[in-house]
Amino acid sequence: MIATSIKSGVGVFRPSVHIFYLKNGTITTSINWGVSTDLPVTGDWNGDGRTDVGVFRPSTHIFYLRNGTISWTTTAINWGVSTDKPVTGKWQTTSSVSDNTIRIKNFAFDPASITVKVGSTVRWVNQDYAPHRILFADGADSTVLAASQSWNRKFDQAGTYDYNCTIHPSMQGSVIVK
Ligand SMILES: [Cu+2]
Repeated sequence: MIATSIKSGVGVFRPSVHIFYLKNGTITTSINWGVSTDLPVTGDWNGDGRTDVGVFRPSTHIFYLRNGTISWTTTAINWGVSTDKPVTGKWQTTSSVSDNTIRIKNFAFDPASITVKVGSTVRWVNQDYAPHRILFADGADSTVLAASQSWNRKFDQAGTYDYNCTIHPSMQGSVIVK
């Protein structure tokens, strides 16, 4: 049985032809991506354990990230300003019910409905570049959450707690406390 594992390798991004040349032993993977004025970035954008490539376009300060090498989609992220240099790393967390975290992303709450035990604290993290503001029907108010800001609320009584975003009222969610 041959065990395979994934480890880091080296590669280059050649601006003149906007191609990534990634070295995998004697094999070279060539990926044509972006334009000549882009700055290269790499990271595991889709969480599959393999590193993907992307570019940061200073003129528009948008990241264009490829999710996967063969079958891929593109994620565009507007972030920073034109004079910034891009960096990447594993600081992004994904949501799960167990940690009671709700991501605010693409103008929606993810998950939109969450069920927690009495006494739980639920956390909202704004992963959009736009501001959002959570207001519950019972009056609890996050105030404005700028990009990457978070807010916590503790729930001490059973019930259903509905909320929406006061800036974008179509964004709705609920917390069910049992
Ligand atoms: Cu909003």
